[in-house]
Amino acid sequence: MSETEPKKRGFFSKLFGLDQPETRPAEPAPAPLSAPLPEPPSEAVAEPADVVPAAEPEAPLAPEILLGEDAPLPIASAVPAPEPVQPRRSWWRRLRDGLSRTSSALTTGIGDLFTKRKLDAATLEDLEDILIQADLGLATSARIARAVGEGRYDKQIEPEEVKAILAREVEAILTPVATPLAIDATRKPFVILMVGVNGSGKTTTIGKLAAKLRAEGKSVMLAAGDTFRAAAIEQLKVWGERTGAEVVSGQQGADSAGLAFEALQRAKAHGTDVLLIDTAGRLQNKTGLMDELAKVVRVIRKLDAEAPHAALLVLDATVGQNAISQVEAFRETAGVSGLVMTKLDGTARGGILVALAAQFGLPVHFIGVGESVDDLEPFSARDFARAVAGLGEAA
Ligand SMILES: Nc1nc2c(ncn2[C@@H]2O[C@H](COP(=O)(O)OP(=O)(O)OP(=O)(O)O)[C@@H](O)[C@H]2O)c(=O)[nH]1
Ligand SMILES: [Mg+2]
Repeated sequence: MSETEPKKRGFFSKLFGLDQPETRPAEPAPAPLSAPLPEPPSEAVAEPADVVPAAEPEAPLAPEILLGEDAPLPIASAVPAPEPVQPRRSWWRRLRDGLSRTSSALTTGIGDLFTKRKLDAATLEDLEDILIQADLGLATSARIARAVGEGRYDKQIEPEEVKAILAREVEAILTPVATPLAIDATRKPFVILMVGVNGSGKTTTIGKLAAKLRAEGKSVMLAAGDTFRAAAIEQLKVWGERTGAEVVSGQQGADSAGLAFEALQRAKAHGTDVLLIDTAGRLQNKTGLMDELAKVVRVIRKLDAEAPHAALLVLDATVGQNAISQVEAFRETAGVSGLVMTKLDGTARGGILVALAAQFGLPVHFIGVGESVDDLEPFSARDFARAVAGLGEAA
């Protein structure tokens, strides 16, 4: 599988023309609030010019946040009801189908390798290679090969037994990181910042998460902190309409940190349960853009010293090993608290999730196996491990 596997493009890409260049123009000045909210701190208004130089004069905010403090919030009944959460069996099928490219790469290799052959060092080395190619990482691949070899040298071993050992080892590595995203109800709002490189699935994941939270009866606000592209703001508004979540947005080119600050002010004023902040995609090696992300965090902390309460790094599984440097960079800049891995349906490199778990131990909250609203589910170590090893659903 090549490192340059093309990114899956779907409905929203086509609709909003997401094929934008990765470089971004200079950061403009923040947009003002016309609603009578307290002044943002000076940092939200004027960050030092070397980080994000002002480029454009004041831009008015979109109508969504021009409402006065007492104006009614858009109500859920005015927009389509969130789609119901699918039953678990149906999710298992989607997971299994989504992971089929990864699992068939593994199980075909294992089947070829272990048919009518006694176990020896060369076979175990070949097994290790198969695991490395599925991006499980060197350490994990060696660990699994060792587990297969234990007590079985010179004996014939069936592919099914190898798959069972693979599933057992993968589950053991993933179990400590399979942590549900706990929304602390005493935080009003509970602030979730979504970060990641271009096109990793941040905005889509926000939409899917908003749908889940709305289905649980929570009030949700979305902050269109990706102020770089007008299409990004529109994309979030569509998710807002679909899920019955209020969207706070500025105009294209508005200051992202200022927008996030204003959204948090507004969510606090309205007692919103969860605020999801979208951010523009940025490559982890572009320091200016990473500084801008750190600024978003600093600025919202002026309103709530513990915000964001979760900073989720959205990783595209198709990038394989590059995910490792993404975790390193975003953990440093945005204090990543947990991971979401998307597009597991578009790659044979789903083993990268196991490599990340072994290396970083960061919580994995959700995985995405498709573009629709139901294709995101809390992460289950056992289900993932069994699906990857080509086994059936756990009893
Ligand atoms: N197949 C598949 N596609 C996905 C998944 N998650 C997101 N996508 C698609 O990936 C593309 C990019 O998703 P976005 O949510 O726009 O990504 P983003 O990180 O917000 O992108 P930028 O804002 O440009 O940085 C869209 O076509 C999504 O539909 C997934 O789990 N599986
Ligand atoms: Mg986006």
